[in-house]
Amino acid sequence: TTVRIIGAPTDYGANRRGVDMGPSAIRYAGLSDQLSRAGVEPVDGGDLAVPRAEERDPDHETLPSGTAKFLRETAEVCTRLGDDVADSLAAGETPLVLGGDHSVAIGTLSGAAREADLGAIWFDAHADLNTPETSPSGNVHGMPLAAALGYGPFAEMDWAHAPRFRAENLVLVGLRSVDPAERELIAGRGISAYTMSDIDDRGITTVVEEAIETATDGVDGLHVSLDLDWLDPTEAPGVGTPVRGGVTYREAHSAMEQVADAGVRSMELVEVNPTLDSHNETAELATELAASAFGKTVL
Ligand code: DIR
Ligand code: MN
Ligand code: MN
Ligand code: MN
Repeated sequence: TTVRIIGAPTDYGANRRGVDMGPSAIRYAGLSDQLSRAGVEPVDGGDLAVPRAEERDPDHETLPSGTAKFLRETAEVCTRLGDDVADSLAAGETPLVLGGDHSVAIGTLSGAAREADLGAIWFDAHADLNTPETSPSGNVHGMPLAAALGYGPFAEMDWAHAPRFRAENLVLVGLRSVDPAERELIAGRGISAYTMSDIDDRGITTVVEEAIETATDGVDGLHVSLDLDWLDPTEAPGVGTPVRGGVTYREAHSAMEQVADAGVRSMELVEVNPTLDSHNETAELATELAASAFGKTVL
């Protein structure tokens, strides 16, 4: 298996906080070596060119019905990212996207669902289902799933809506910070969701087993989106929106080992912010978890 590393160094979706340095930090932490140890062949395609946020106006994309900061820039980057992801898959590779903030997932999902029906597991403290109308922040990193599923004004945006990715094959795992409108969408659109309480009650193995079953039911491939704020902030301090009470180091590896067994079509590592990190440990964790997701085992 060839894994193509695609850097998407954006911070448009997360209020200019240093998450654009994520791809550098993750590479510096030894991603390629870790992937080799997992038995896959890493190929680094470099970073997408991303214009600096200071040169742009965050508020020009105030829609009639709400706010989505830097939406035009996000569309521009995600369109190119979607093409790169689709090209990589067409070449028989497995794309691994390095964020950047979680808005890059709009590009990954649109590229990965272009020639295939796609399921996804979303490992995140947050539901990322806000629309410009419901977002409390206007930050697009809280909206990528609403965008890909075509909710609210995203229905009209071809660059965002990925018709071959459907709510029935989306599973959220590890939730502990959900906005009211997101809660309504989860209940109303048939999205499967497991909170931290579900993991407490049933254990990570059972939860991820069910998640894989649901996400892969009737589709051609599985996308794994790993927002590092999924982990407890004691393990992953270098993220922009930490929420206490996340999964442990061992639970995270266990989940990635399970997705490795299921087979990963595409993956992304997002929200690593080295300016908030301590000695790059969140980026190191991201590389280790990617290795587990691509099949690294102890023996
Ligand atoms: C919040 C935070 N739900 C928002 N979302 C984050 O702004 O929409 N997602 N941090 O990762
Ligand atoms: Mn997220
Ligand atoms: Mn998050
Ligand atoms: Mn749809």
